[in-house]
Amino acid sequence: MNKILTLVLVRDGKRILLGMKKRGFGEGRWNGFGGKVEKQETIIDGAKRELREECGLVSNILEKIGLLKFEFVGDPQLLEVHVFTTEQFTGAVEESSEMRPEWFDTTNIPFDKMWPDDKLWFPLYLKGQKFSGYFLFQGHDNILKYTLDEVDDL
Ligand code: 8OG
Repeated sequence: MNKILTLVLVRDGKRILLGMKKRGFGEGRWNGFGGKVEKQETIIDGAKRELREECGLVSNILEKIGLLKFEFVGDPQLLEVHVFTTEQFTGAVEESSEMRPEWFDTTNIPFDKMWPDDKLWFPLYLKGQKFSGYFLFQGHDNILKYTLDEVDDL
């Protein structure tokens, strides 16, 4: 069975909030906020919960913008990441045990310290285009093959 994960990209005009992952999967990389969806919750509720837990912000208006599937050579489990964005949130940005948040200008996104697929799909996100992708990784740094499509519905 696929592992279902969420990823939330918070925007404030020309700025985007990213967090430096302090531990675990993706450690040392900037990313949006998210994680594993729990058994008893919906995907969108999981996305809201992880956003609050990891950076202190509360949002009730998440827009679904992407679906990304990841396979890692030697690992039978497929990751299915549901990607959301929001410009409407309350609360104060706070560092958590998992993430150190920081605002970045959308013209200055730190792709060299992010998952390598991000530089492929972020341009679609930034122009408001929904997307669906599949990436086959060898280790955490090399993409062996991928597909990435612009879509109208997810
Ligand atoms: O619970 P955990 O921190 O392990 O969740 C992993 C987070 O990382 C989750 O928000 C989904 C996200 N994620 C991946 N792969 C990739 C990727 O290739 N790029 C980005 N931007 N995020 C990813 O699991």
